[in-house]
Amino acid sequence: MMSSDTFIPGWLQHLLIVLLKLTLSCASPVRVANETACTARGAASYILVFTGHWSSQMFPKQYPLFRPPAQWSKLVAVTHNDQYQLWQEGAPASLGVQIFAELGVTVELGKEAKEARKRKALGSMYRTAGIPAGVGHSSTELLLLPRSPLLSLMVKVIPSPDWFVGIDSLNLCEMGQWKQEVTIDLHPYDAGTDSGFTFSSPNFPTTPPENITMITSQRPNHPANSFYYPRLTELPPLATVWLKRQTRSPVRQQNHVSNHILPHHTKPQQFSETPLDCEVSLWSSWGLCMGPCSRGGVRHRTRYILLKPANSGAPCPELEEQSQCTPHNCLTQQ
Ligand SMILES: *[C@@H]1O[C@H](CO)[C@@H](O)[C@H](O)[C@H]1NC(C)=O
Ligand SMILES: *[C@@H]1O[C@H](CO)[C@@H](O)[C@H](O)[C@H]1NC(C)=O
Ligand SMILES: [Ca+2]
Repeated sequence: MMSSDTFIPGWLQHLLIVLLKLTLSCASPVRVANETACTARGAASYILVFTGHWSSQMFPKQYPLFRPPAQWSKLVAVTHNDQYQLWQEGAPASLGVQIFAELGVTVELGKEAKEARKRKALGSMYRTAGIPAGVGHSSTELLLLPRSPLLSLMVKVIPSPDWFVGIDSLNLCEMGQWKQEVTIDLHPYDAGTDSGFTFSSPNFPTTPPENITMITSQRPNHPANSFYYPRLTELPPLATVWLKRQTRSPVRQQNHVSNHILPHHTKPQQFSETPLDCEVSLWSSWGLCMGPCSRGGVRHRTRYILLKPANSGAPCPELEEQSQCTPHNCLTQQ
């Protein structure tokens, strides 16, 4: 019997092995999403701290003080790969995102996450408790696996029509390494499903729905909007997310709700106050001309304050004006 060594030349054998390997790798059943494939070895545990900076000093316009006062919903975070997206600027909101952005309810988002987990696009979903004020912290621990190295999250701005802050597909694994620490400033987004302009606008569905857009100090370009600050080129950050990799071995837990004591890293951030200019109504029409005919009369018109100035914004102008006139009864007598 001939040995294969003598039958197949060495170079051909090598070639066959290479071809075989290539075929096997191509036929590998789980197609790893190429762009986000994380080559880090093993999982990584992170602590996530969400900090709200929504104060009346920084956002004085229409700052909600009661029923309900300014606050944050629970935070929803998911780990996933590039075959899933929780939300995306410029794209329509899913039903889950719409319900969460409008009502702060996570049931539908949970269902969507379950579907995504079935098709192996999503790792885990995490939730934290809400924050009963505009300024405050919430936190949770995350477990990141190489097959789902992206992090997305959302927190609803309460009260608001359909506004939220969030992160879309932050990659925590870069060049085969888990990132050690990340800080991200968050700005408000509009889910495009409710047309209210102000924090406490009544429910007013947008039909047809629009895509998700960022809310800026200039956009929507309408003075009624609660975040419209024409003097600012940029809104101060409404919130911040800080992620820190934990050195100890990760705890494998899914769907867990937690509210950790904040780690020592509490660097209080200092932002300057936002000046808010006074806004007044249009003038009323002129009143009746009052006064004796001999000296001519005086008439008045008034306007009222729509928005009180704050933080050294422009003071309110005169609210009353008068002008000389001739009383009607004098004209008819001439
Ligand atoms: C990754 O996949 C996308 C399609 O999902 C493809 O367009 C792109 O060329 C791929 N990139 C690489 C580096 O293979
Ligand atoms: C809304 O998003 C969809 C899907 O991403 C896109 O096709 C459409 O052009 C967007 N519409 C607008 C007005 O940007
Ligand atoms: Ca809206």
